[in-house]
Amino acid sequence: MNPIITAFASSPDRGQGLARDMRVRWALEEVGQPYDVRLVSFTEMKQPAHLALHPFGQIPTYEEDGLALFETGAIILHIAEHHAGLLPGDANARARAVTWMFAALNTVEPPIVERETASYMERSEAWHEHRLPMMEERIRTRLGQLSAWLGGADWLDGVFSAGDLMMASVLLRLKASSDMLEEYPNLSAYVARGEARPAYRRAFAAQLEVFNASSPG
Ligand SMILES: N[C@@H](CCC(=O)N[C@@H](CS)C(=O)NCC(=O)O)C(=O)O
Repeated sequence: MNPIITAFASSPDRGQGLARDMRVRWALEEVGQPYDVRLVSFTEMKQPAHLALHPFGQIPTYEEDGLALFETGAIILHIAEHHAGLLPGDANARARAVTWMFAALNTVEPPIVERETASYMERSEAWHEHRLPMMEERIRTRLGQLSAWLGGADWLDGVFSAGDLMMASVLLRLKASSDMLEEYPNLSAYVARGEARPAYRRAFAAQLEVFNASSPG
């Protein structure tokens, strides 16, 4: 049986591929594992059946042979550990790829999401415009450091890995809501390399199809 993931029945990003099911779809496409999708509404996500899978009432979740997972980091690590293609064979290189997954989620994503959340939760507050430059500075610090690490390389540590999949996914969120990424041409090119991968394109098309089917006309 195929694994089943959950995704928004109606994604607030309007099919831009920013919802986090996209990274799981991408990982499954990279390893060639077919999957099924169960669409959930915002209301359903907060009800007991979904909360039994995801304690925080969010998407995505991942179900496979009696195993239920939440958190994209855990889901993608699981996929990468059970299929070839997302983690190198060498033990040290593998550990470094996992390190990049954590770096994406724990060090780079938080300031990006903070700015994004503030832009819709705090926009009308008088202090928002004073806080914005500070939030953007924190993002630039991380982008500058990441850019310096990447240099002229294609990927963060040799061959493409789950670490790159996660980092590119995180940077794509920023690209959708600001021009900041363009200040770092090697990071823009890095993200474009991710987007050009056939597996990414298949995942993007699949989530867009859900959005198109849910929007009238
Ligand atoms: N840390 C979680 C974040 C999950 C998350 O924020 N999901 C969003 C969609 S991208 C969500 O379900 N938002 C709706 C909500 O929180 O009510 C992960 O990486 O899986």
